[in-house]
Amino acid sequence: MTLNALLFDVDGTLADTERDGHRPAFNQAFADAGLDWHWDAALYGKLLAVTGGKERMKHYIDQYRPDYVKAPDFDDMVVNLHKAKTRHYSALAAHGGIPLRPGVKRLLEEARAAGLRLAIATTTTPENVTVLLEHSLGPGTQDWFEVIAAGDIVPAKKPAPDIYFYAMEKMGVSPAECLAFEDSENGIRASLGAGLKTLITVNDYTLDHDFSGAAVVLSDLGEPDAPCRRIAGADLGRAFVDVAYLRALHAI
Ligand code: XBP
Ligand code: MG
Repeated sequence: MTLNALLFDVDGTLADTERDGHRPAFNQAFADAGLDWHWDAALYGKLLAVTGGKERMKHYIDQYRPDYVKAPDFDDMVVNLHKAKTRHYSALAAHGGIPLRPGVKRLLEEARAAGLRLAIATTTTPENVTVLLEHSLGPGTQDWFEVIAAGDIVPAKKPAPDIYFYAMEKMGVSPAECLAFEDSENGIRASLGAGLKTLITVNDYTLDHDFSGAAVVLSDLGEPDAPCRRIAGADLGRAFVDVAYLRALHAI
């Protein structure tokens, strides 16, 4: 079957959003609310085991703050903290504070020119995706993606495959005609669970993750003047990922 569609994760894949966006935004929201919660880079790496910001805050309290006495309206408090965190994240992204990873813009432009269909499948909040695309990729670029499947639109977040199934159903495509792009173990569990061949680009938070089953694991997508490094999987003998690379990977 020919390659027809590319499905992209956002956080860690399109940009280092966890390091540059989500973690600082969570900490700002906690400080604004007068809470003594603070997530340093090492703790945040562990908290990333749980996807979804609201789910992550609840996990933090359950696992790391057994002393914390939850008020009866704890769930509402988490929802409000999450709204504040989303506002901080949006402000960071809107000021261009979250750059795209190497090769992302080039590959998206090439894929569009080649007629490949594009979609997003992420656990983050939809407005985080649009603000990132508009400010890091460019105005109007959210329209490059036929479907932006994000956040609470499916009840079970990654590692459940639901968000990928949702995106493929909306596009009317089958897994065999798609490639997924991911950066994390929860991400690849979701994409493989949906039957998708998956290309991984790692980042500092995910270097040690288990990427068994990935078609290829790369340092990043690379650029003609800044080659990427292959860590595991198919060796296509190329220094950067372009549409020809994707077609070859998909055909294996
Ligand atoms: C990334 C996540 C998200 C973000 C926070 O998922 O796990 O939870 O860290 O997002 P993906 P929200 O890599 O699949 O995009 O706070 O908006 O939930
Ligand atoms: Mg990710």
